[in-house]
Amino acid sequence: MSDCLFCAIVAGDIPADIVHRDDDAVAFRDIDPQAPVHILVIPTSHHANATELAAADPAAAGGLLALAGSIAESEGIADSGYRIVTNTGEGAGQSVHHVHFHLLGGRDLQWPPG
Ligand code: DGP
Repeated sequence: MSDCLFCAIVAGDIPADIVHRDDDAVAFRDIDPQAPVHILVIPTSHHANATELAAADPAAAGGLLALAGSIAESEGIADSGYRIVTNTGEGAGQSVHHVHFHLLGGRDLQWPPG
């Protein structure tokens, strides 16, 4: 999508600290990290949110979760614990309408989240 920030990161038009890239997915560090490890895992194709991605391409949705898990391993937070979060809708805090999974870890995480 031409006016989508994360499509621009996928295209390389906006720089990002990319930790993984393949044909289906890109993972990069959040610009406003909420934990020592805060990485966004996104599909290269544009879908507004996780529900729309899962409806259109369930394998891609599962692939992103598997990728988040493997990045948790490579970032050294798999054993201590981590959280995968996806906000859907503005009332839940979604500010970028290209589906993204937040991978958060490296500190104690509170439950329930705010
Ligand atoms: P959400 O609020 O759940 O839609 O998460 C969007 C996240 O995207 C938020 O944590 C900040 C991050 N973000 C916004 N703009 C940029 C950017 O230009 N670069 C990077 N790396 N992250 C961004």
